[in-house]
Amino acid sequence: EDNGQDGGLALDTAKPELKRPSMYAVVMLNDDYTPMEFVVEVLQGYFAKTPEQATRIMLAVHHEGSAVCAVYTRDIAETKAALVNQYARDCQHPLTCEIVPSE
Ligand code: NFA
Repeated sequence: EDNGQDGGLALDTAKPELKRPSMYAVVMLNDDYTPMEFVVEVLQGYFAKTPEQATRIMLAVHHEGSAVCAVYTRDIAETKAALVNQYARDCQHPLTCEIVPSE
């Protein structure tokens, strides 16, 4: 918070900023066409999942309709979702991720 003594700069007289950033989940949506193996590769490549974790998330999406891949700050979540969606389009698969506020 600006205490007016330092022109808005965070000097040691200023109160520390304690507010945590808003968090967003990257949610993957099921579809009828994307190969399961492609989804597992995306989860490993974009979300650093092990093959076992990636398979579990893929099956959750397949059976439940959607599942959370990971939770990030807004900019990172938006970027991850956009990268996955573009890669899937480039590979001609309809696989889609969206972001939803989390917490
Ligand atoms: N439902 C897809 C299939 O049967 C697999 C899939 C899983 C797609 C997770 C998207 C997300 N080939």
